[in-house]
Amino acid sequence: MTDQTQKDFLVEESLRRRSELSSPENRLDRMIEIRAVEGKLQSLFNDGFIRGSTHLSNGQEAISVGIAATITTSDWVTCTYRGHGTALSLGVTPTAVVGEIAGRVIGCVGGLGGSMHLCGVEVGLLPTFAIVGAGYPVAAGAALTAQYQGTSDIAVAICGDGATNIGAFYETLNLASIWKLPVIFVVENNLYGEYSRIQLTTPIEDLAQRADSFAMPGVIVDGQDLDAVMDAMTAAVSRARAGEGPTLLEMKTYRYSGHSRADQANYRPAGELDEWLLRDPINLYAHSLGISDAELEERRRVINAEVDMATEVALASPEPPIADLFEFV
Ligand SMILES: Cc1ncc(C[n+]2csc(CCOP(=O)(O)OP(=O)(O)O)c2C)c(N)n1
Ligand SMILES: [Mg+2]
Repeated sequence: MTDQTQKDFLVEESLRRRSELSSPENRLDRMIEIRAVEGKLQSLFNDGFIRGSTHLSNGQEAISVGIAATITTSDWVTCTYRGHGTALSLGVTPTAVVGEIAGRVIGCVGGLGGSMHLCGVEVGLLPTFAIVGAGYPVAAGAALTAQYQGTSDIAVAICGDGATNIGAFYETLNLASIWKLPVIFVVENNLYGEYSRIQLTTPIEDLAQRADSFAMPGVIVDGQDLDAVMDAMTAAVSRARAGEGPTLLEMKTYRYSGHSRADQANYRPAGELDEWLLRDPINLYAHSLGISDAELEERRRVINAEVDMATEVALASPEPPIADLFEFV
């Protein structure tokens, strides 16, 4: 297969993978896949296959899968540098994600973007943002386009708790409310912004409260519970499509890893991670589906093997030629 044929195939695969999310068991498998890819990326980083930085989203899988399962491929999504799980949830293949992060031609941006700039326009993923809060106005812009053109498309903007202290967050919520834009603002409140716990940077605990100033609903959601995420999203999606305007959803969650690459997260209080592990989104959802621990283990084994294969394909792809650096400037 040529590089181009291989890439066309991956785009078709993305659309097929997205449609799979209508089944609960496939949603469980997608969360397991995200966890497997993040584990693989950490070891590729340790082994020197990944340059720059990388930010893992393990622990936050229910949020991205819940969002992807409740919107369509013509809706638009912006998210942060912690967006591997969002890309995989929306359908981008493990090969295209790992390939991009390892800087290979087969990657979803041809290996030129890297970990913080994943993209999959065929499934609605606008390029992910390295600048804190920067995806918010862009998502509002996508929502304005839909409103102006009279389509029923909506946009979803995903940012972290820290980003709710950034000016772009306030300006976007204000305008979106005034213009009743079809946009959903999702805050992944994982309690940390880089190496600072939330109470050191933010004077309130429940960020959903911030919606009050903009006269839009602000909802606290259990971000570890896939069904709760889907319920909250479904209500916000209906509101947006009905022309009633934006909603702010605060997803309470936790990132299992440190902020990025080699961060061991030694600044976290003892026992905090263990407490969150008790409410692991994959385990919770598997149990809610009546799946036994043994079956869950088997699913993990199969999916880990698939991710190993996807990684082999990704790493067999060449790095882009140096001349490509100037091709898209
Ligand atoms: C405008 C801007 N300021 C600072 C940074 C450096 N920075 C990168 S990630 C981060 C923390 C953001 O935390 P949060 O919004 O909670 O997202 P999380 O990493 O927890 O997902 C900061 C300050 C940046 N990328 N952009
Ligand atoms: Mg955070």
